[in-house]
Amino acid sequence: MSDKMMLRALRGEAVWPPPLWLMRQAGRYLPEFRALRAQADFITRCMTPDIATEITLQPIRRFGMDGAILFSDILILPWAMGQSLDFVEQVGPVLTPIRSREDLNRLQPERVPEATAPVMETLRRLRKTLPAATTLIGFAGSPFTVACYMVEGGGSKEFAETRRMAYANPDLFGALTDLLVDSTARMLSEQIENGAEAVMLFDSWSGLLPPHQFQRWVIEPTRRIVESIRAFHADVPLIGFPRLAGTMLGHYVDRTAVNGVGLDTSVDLGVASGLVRPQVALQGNLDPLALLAGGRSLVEEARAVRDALRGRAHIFNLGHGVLPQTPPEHVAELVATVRQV
Ligand code: 1CP
Repeated sequence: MSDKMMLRALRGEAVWPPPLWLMRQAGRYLPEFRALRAQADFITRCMTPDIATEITLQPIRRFGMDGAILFSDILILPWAMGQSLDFVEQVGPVLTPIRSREDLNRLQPERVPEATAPVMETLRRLRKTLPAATTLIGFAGSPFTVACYMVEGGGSKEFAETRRMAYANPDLFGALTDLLVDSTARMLSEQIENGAEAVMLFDSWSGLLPPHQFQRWVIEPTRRIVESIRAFHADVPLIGFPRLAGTMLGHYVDRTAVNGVGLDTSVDLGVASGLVRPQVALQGNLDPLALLAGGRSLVEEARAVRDALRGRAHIFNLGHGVLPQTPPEHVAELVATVRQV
C-alpha cells in the first residue's frame, strides 16, 4: 500500500501536519501559466499532452504540494460527446444547450474514449514525472454540475433552466443524468487505469437544490458512480465535493460512500467533524480570499483550519479555487505555514 501522505489521509489516517494541495493550483495566478496561455486556446491546452503535463507540474515545481491535479476541465466530457464548446474570454464556457430529447440523442458517448485519449496520455506522463511523494489526482464534474452547463449552455448564477427541467421534465433530466453517470464512471476508471491515484468529483452547484432534489440528482448519481468505479478499482479513493451542501453533508457522505469530502468555505469544521464519519477524510477549507489577502490573517486563518482538524484525517485545501489575482508568494507562505509544526 502506498505511503504517500495524501493517500494515507484518504485511508482515514490522521496525518500530521496534513497533506496539502489547492483547487485551481495550476492557473492564471502563475506567470509561467499565463505565458503558455498565449500559445493555444483552452481546449487545445487540455488536449495537448506536452502542454497539459507542463501546466500540471508548474505549481508542484514551485511549491511542492502533496497532490497534483490533472490539468483539464469538467466540460471536456460534454465536448468529447460532441456538444459544441467554446471558452470565450471574459464570458466563460459557451455550449449549444440541451433542451430536448432530440438534443440529447445527438450526443455520442461512444466517442469519449477516443476524444479523451490525449488526457490519458497526459496522466501516463505525469505518473512518470511527478516526485515520488506526490499523489496524482484525476477528476470529473458530477452529473448534476455538468448537466447545469449542458442544459443552460454556459455558466450562470442560478441555473434556473436546468432546475426547471429537473422538475418539469424529470424523464429527460433523468436520461441526461443516466448518460452522465455512465460516461463519468467510465472516464474516471480510464483515468485510474492511466495513472490517477485518487479521483475527485466536483459538484460546484449542488447547493442550488433543496434536500429531496439533492437526494435524487446529487447523492444517487454520485453513489452509482462510486459503486461502479469501486467494482473495478476497490483501493482507489474517491473524493466528493458537494459545494454548499449545507445540512445534507453527512447524508451525502454516508450514502455515496466517498473516501473524502471537500468542504467549501461556508462549512464550520467542528460541525463537519460531527457530521462525517472519522474514517472519511475532510478536505478544505481556507477562504481563497484569505490566500489572496496574505499577511498576518493568512497565517492565522491557515493555522486555524489546520489545527481545527488535528487528530482526524484531513487534507488541507481551499474552500474553492485559487483566485487569478493571488500573488504566488502567498501560496509559498501558505505551504510553509501548514507544514510548520
Ligand atoms: O485559461 C483560462 O483562463 C481558462 C480557465 C480555466 C481553467 C484554468 C477553466 C475554464 N478551467 C480550468 C481548469 C480546471 N477546471 C481544473 C484544472 C485543475 C486545477 O484545479 O488546477 C479543474 C479541476 C476545473 C474544474 C471546473 N471547471 C469546475 C469545478 C470547480 C469549480 O471551480 O467550481 C467548474 C465549475 C468548471 C467550469 C469552468 N471551466 C472554466 C471556467 C472559467 C469555468 C467556470 C465557468 C462559470 O463561471 O460557471
